[in-house]
Amino acid sequence: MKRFYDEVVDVVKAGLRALRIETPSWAFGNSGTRFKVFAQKGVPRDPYEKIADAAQVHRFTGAAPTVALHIPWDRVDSYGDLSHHAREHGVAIGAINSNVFQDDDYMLGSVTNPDPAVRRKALRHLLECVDIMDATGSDVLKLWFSDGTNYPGQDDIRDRQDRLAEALDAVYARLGEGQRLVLEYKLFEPAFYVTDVPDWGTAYAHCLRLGRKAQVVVDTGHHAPGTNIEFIVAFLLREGKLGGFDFNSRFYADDDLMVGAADPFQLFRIMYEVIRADGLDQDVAFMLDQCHNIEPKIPGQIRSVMNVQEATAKALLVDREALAAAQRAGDVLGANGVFMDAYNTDVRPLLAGFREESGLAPNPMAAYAASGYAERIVAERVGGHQAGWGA
Ligand code: RM4
Ligand code: MN
Repeated sequence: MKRFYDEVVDVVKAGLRALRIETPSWAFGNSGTRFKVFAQKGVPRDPYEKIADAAQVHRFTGAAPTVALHIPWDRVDSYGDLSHHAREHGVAIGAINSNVFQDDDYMLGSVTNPDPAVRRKALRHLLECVDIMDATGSDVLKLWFSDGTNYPGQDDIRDRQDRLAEALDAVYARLGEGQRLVLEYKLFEPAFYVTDVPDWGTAYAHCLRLGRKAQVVVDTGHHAPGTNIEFIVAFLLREGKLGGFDFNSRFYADDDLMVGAADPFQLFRIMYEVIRADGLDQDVAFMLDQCHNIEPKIPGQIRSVMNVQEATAKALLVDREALAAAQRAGDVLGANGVFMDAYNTDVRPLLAGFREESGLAPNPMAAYAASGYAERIVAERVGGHQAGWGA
């Protein structure tokens, strides 16, 4: 193991250099559960301040150069100006997330609503998101539909699929060259009986029909307990249909906790399938989709980026030749041993060295804490309305 480790350090570092993790603007705003949103001091009051905070994550990790927007939460007068602001802070605007789940009209669904007028309204919003992509230079449109029903018989399951397909067709037709849509699935919530895009199979089928500019996005918190997510990842990558990830972790449902917090081994297994498919060099968007309800938000994002880096470094450490040999020989325990050796390697010193070589502090958490930024935003961001869900 020792010799192998020394030999692959360069490969690991090259992989880490290729790994780009996108932060979500909404992670910097206040969030909570349906029971309580706890306001934190210094939280951004507008998209400009969210981007400034996202830039701190990149400043200390060097691995988070883009930030995703959520519309209408991040609506501004000029998206060109917002992009310029991002560039001035050393980052760029990434995926545009649509939001067709927070308007009274959407009680019975958005693009699948039985009322054609509501469907048209939802579609207008999705098309507006593509306009915003044109203005920001974003190449990814992320679609998540909360659509579904709560009671058997409430609406026609098949008709709702037809309505969904019709909306997706219209959005797909509007995409420019170099733009793509990624379709997200979620098992349940807010709908409790039928969800119109509940699983990767449904998302995959719609994307397959749409064409090459449509891919599936895997939100790691959106599965039934016990689902083998790395299988889904391996399959979608093999088909060229993995558009990206919404990383987070969960213990029970869609908890949106920090990625790698609940199950770092699962994150390692997922990243191994990415490495196995050379996914770091493909157009896979590695996005965080998290809420920091009780922990400070910027360090929560920094820790999350570090967790993804650690899982990736371990996945890159898997001795793939030895693994393949053991697999060919039917050496069950040997193969598993190769896998576990990589997972059980402490990659933190390697990452610290990697950061120093890149001109960064070896410990991003400590460097951020020492920077005084947290104290500065608490002092400066007085008055106004803090951003949060719905703002
Ligand atoms: C949803 C879904 C979307 C995210 C929103 C905030 O559960 O995961 O990706 O935009 O939450
Ligand atoms: Mn998500």
